[in-house]
Amino acid sequence: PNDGQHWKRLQEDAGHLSEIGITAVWIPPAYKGTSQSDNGYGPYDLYDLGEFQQKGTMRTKYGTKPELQSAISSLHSQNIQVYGDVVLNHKAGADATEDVTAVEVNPNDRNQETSGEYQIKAWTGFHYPGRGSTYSDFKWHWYHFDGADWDESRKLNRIYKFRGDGKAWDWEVSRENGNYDYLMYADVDYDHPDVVAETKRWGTWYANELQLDGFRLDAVKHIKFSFLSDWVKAVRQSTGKEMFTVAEYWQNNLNELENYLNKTDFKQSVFDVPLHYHLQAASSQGGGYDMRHLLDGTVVSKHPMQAVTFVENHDTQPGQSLESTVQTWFKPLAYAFILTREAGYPQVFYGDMYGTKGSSSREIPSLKNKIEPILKARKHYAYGTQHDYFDQ
Ligand SMILES: [Ca+2]
Ligand SMILES: [Ca+2]
Ligand SMILES: [Ca+2]
Repeated sequence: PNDGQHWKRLQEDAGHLSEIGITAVWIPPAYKGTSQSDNGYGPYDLYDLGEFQQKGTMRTKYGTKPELQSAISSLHSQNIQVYGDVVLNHKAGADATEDVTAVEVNPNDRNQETSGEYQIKAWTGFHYPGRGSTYSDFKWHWYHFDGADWDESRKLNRIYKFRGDGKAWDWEVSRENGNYDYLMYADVDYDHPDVVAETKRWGTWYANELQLDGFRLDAVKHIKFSFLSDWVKAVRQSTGKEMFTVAEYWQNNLNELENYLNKTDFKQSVFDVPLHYHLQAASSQGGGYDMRHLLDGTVVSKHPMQAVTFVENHDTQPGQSLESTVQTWFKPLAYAFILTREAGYPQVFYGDMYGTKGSSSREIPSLKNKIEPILKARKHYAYGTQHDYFDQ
């Protein structure tokens, strides 16, 4: 809920989380989004962690910056690491429109231009009147972006590719839709040297300001892979910390995930999306699923050191963009599977633990009573050689 109490609840839960065997927490994007109710994936100002009066609010959906810093120090005092969410693909909620020369592209093949050049008014001016130049004096303009999906002058929704010196969709990104650089809002141009430098500076600031221990990178299939590789290396170097990093590459295809791991030198982990889809299938095929295939084509079977295994997340839960919910009855089994395996870095979803409160029938029930005993079993009794008993 948008009650500004999330960081406080997290702080109060630190002791309990430690007791049940949680060793790291991935916190949602902590910066100012398009409005107070923005969950952080529509980032307006990455330097405003609930500190400045912007977008009609000082706090974010989750609380204020001091509350977050206080929660993180409580987690650290319980020896729990904290991973920050990093949303670099786009910026949202610009302060002003700017005149930009652009062409329309085919949504299903973004390499194909479907109009001549013309001038649009795009929401690409980010001036940050509420923050001014505190922490950074970088102001964003149209030439720091590759495209947008709204022309304010014609009130038209298209995918617009910007024209200008060296402007092109970034590469390498996912090949889906021809080139999947563009996802939403104003798409950041990671071919631009000033953008690259500023984003690295921000990464170091974010890590230091919140004493982070690692990152979760959002929507990486839409961001230039070589930039993400450099960015993580740069922040590791400047902070001198290991900075465990897991990338959200949403693709049910091991080859594509392996390509990303390769391009980032196996220095990042990825969420095991293929395993999630196996768990979903096993839960919803009414007994027709052959459990011997649970690990086929999964990251954890091939690259256990790079696999973050999970059952559900904020995107797959009911009503969200990637809805592919694992049925409730099966979740305890799914959690037992990921939490008692040696391979992979298992993750427990907040919504599965505490339940979610949303619009009526879309709620997820709390499975605390089922998941906690499994966590405790992992914490106290998981050691020695692992044996699998799949039928041959
Ligand atoms: Ca570009
Ligand atoms: Ca992009
Ligand atoms: Ca781009």
